Amino acid sequence: MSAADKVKPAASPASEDPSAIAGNISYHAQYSPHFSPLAFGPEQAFYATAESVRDHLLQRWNDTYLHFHKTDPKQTYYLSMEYLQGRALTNAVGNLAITGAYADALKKFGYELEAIAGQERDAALGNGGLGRLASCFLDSMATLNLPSWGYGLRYRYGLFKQRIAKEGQEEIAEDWLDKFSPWEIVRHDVVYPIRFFGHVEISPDGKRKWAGGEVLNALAYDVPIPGYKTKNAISLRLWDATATAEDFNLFQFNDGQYESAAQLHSRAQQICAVLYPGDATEEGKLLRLKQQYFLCSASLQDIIFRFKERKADRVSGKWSEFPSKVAVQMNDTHPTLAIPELMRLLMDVEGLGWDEAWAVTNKTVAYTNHTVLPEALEKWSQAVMRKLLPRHMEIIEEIDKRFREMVISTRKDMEGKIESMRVLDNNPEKPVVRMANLCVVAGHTVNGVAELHSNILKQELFADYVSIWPNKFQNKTNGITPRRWLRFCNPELSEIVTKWLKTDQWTSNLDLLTGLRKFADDEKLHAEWAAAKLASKKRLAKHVLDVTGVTIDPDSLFDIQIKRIHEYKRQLMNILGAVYRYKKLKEMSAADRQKVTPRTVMVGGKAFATYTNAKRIVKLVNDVGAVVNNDADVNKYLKVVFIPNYNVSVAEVLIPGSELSQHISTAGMEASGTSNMKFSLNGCVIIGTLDGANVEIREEVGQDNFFLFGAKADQVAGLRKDRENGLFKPDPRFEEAKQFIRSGAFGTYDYTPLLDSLEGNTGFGRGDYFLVGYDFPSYIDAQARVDEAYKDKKKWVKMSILNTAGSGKFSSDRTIDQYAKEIWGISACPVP
Ligand code: B1N
Repeated sequence: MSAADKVKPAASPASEDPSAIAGNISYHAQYSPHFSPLAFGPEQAFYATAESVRDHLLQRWNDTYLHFHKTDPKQTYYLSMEYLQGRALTNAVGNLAITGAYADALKKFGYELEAIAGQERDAALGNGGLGRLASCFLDSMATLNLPSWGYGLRYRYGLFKQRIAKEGQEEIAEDWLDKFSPWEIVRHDVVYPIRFFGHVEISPDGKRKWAGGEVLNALAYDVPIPGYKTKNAISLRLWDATATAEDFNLFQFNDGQYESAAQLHSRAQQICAVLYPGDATEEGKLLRLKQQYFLCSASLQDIIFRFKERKADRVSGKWSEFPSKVAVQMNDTHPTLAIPELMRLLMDVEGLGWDEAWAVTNKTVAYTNHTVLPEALEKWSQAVMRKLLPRHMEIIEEIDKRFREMVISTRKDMEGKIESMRVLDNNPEKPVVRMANLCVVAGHTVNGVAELHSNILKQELFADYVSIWPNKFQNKTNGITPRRWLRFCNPELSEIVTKWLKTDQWTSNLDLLTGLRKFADDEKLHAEWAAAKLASKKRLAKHVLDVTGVTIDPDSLFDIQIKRIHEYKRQLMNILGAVYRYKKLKEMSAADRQKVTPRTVMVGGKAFATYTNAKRIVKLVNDVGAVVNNDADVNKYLKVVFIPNYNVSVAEVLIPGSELSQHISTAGMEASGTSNMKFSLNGCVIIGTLDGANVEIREEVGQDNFFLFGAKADQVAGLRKDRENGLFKPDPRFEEAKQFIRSGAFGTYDYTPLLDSLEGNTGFGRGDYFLVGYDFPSYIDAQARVDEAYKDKKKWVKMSILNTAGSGKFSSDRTIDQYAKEIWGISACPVP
């Protein structure tokens, strides 16, 4: 039966009345058809519903654009190579406050909104925390009515899908655009030329200009981002790469040379084909650099177009006004090319001199650093850069030269530091451009993403610059949107919070959660709280059964670690802990076992495709699970589950059902972490090190409600030295756990290289760089404290309530408000 057989179609944008909405859904099923007409299954229902919701969004998007155009406020442009948007339907109807109406409308077709929302594919245009942060920021920018946009790339394939096979992780292309995305609107009139390669031409008057090479087009797709309970909707503008008909060589094609005839078309397709192609090969590196430049050039041309569009007299100049109308935020160094590109556009296209262009650029761009890991600090080969972007390389060389001259003429005392501070590293072996240095030299503000991280930036990574520009460096502790990460993903707990606070205002004023503290001992609240947690645990258990076939007990302690697999995040320590626990359970008498707190240890996350040790960790978790879960002696007390294909929508099921979550990185290495905030907000207690935002979470929720262990950041260097000097004495429990794996207890796979990475500097040994051995005993002790605490239900529920109550600081609304006031200088511009 078709939609129209059930409900009469209505073309007018849906009102908030369920019958009218149903009519509009039916209309979309018939008149914006993507499927043949007779069937109206859940998938068809999803697309028609999404298109109906999009009508609401478009109206708001248009109103917001017009309002910004008329009022001409200063506007922020957030440049990011990654956005992890996840699903959009539940979030959109939730932010527009029409969830109930759409749920009722879908009932008329015999569907539940939740089931229809589950049809949507995740938009996974990001790797992890950095991309998800960008998406949370967009939600907060819209909610706070800030004049702001996001710019990114429209990758054809997002982050790979993870499948667990016998050999471990397998990667499959993530086809989020299979069928199509109902949320994007292609703007055929928003197209900019993007040049690659070529050369620099010098005219008789000495003016320099980039010419030749190949030129592709950037085409805009807008994804509307609705704010929560506001009329504002902003834009995530994603660029796609295209070539034109002129680039298609008909002559060659007719001559049978099909590939060379469409060469530029195929190069255009490559640019946005996949998120972050592996950069192990030279070709991969070049493609990544092309992607970065593509994003920067298209976005800046668009920003300049809008600057001119808003006032006619800007067409011929008024460039000094630019920084009072435009703020550009670079999400890590990936969009650093925005700096030389803005310089180029201002000088070569608009005719400004160097000093004028530099002043404008410096006042416009700011940089957020997200990591201090040396391997993640981008450095591009000067040769590759010169070939792909010859004019930009000239500009970068000039920036480098002027920076050195400035230091020499004004700061004689810093002369010895110049080589490490400058933008170019002219090491003859491998001359490179240091992107972070370029950002620091050119930007007006540099920020870290948690207090501890920002202090490390100021005291270590960027210490020399601090003595030159003491006011350039700031902290902006990360945040998460309370809409997606509590209100919509955990409706049971949300209702309880609203009931006890007697308001749902916490959804946009998360500090109100502190109001829960005074009920922390209330038995009625405890009963409701525990019931909501149990409901979420059951939903989680169903997911685990569906995707792994493993049955887990909702009465056991749900212990979760979900994040990208990386040695510094120490999933290996977690699994060694589980192995140790298993061994002890095996050794116990049956009577003693009955006193043990039953636990389900869940680990999820993707390993970068070429990161061998990360893939070995995935395999180990799976192998341990296969043995433990089938061991009838102990599997009542311990299960170990690897959750496949961790992504945003899986997180939305896992986080509400969690009771203990692990944030156990080597201190000083996790810049912030953001899932730690999501867990705590959902009443989950953290076991963690003093790293990243853990430090601030513990301060806010209270040290009694956080299981702390491990070395502190300022001890790490010394401990590594000790280790090198043979001063480290491993705890017997650590040796026992490793030995148990080496003995073959979990199968025949060769874990020697992985385990050897925890040993001294021999063979595969890397001297346990991440200090798993040093922290292991205190980790095991902390886990024992967890077991004891969980036995006292009252105590545990109180800890859970106090975690939620202490999470107000970690709203991305707070973070974005601080960026707006302290970095961007923008203010709210609500549509009346
Ligand atoms: O950014 C998150 C932080 O919460 C995490 O602690 C941090 O690890 C993460 C190169 C990165 N830092 N650097 C990256 C991503 C992609 C890439 O190609 C580096 N991601 C982070 C948000 O602040």
